[in-house]
Amino acid sequence: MNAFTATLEAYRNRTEAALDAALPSPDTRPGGLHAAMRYCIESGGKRLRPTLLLATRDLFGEGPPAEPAAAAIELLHTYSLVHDDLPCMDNSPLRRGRPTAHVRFGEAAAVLVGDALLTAAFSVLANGYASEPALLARLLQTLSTAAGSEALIGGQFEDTIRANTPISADDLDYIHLNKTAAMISASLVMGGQIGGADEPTQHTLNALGRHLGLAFQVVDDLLDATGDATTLGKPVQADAENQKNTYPRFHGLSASRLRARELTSLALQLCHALPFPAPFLEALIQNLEHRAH
Ligand code: GRG
Repeated sequence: MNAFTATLEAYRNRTEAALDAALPSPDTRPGGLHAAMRYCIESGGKRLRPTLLLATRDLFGEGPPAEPAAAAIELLHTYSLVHDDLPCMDNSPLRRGRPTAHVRFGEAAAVLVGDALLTAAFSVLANGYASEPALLARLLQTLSTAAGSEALIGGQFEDTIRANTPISADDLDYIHLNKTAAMISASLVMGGQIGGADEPTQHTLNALGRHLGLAFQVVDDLLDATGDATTLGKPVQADAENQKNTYPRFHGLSASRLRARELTSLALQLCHALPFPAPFLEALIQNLEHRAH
């Protein structure tokens, strides 16, 4: 195992422990709901957002722990996946290599599981930073803005209602910046906020997240168009089937690969502009461009 993989593994382990601590036990009533929440969380995923948050926090010195915020961002992300998979949205049967929540537990339960994960995200933040009210306020502001109607939900709304209708290149960027990049920026910014980053550094982290988030989405679209369902743990060609406005559909495969490269290099430039060397973040950013899932 090389140093990068070992560090990635260490962040994953910290994330898993934080998520386990954040969720009620399946023995707590209603056990079915808590078991279903754990099913969605424990099915894994890359844990990209908590890894970005923890790694950014670790650039700074002493300070409050980042684990509650790492759990919060992954709980919120997982809610968005549970709802995105619902029959009224993408109607997807598989996520992270397992049957989706509505397939496993029924549609009504899946809606409630998503609602409960979203709510748990804010409660883990409130409990985790109760002794640091000024930091808590900043974290709540960052997370609720990234998850709200002018970001994650706004991007998902336009993506959903405008599927199968012609849109402009700007509209496509709006969707991706909000549906995907906002939560990636929030992960970096929250890591910085916990570490005590000043305003210019928070701006750099936010901009880095926008480029990285767009790159991540372009690669996600390329994987859907050209990847393998077993490696991805979800069906491929789903975007074409759902008539989704994707980067490859709009600009073609080779222009999309080029765009992913340009955006990755912009993200790396911003990484170099941070006040501290960030070798792990740099390696992660490079890795994401070439990921297979
Ligand atoms: C329902 C409000 C609401 C939002 C849904 C996340 C999302 C918005 C939709 C998922 C569909 C999709 C392909 C989004 C763009 C890229 C993305 C966010 C992929 C999923 O994130 P990963 O790859 O997933 O980090 P894992 O499973 O690794 O956590």
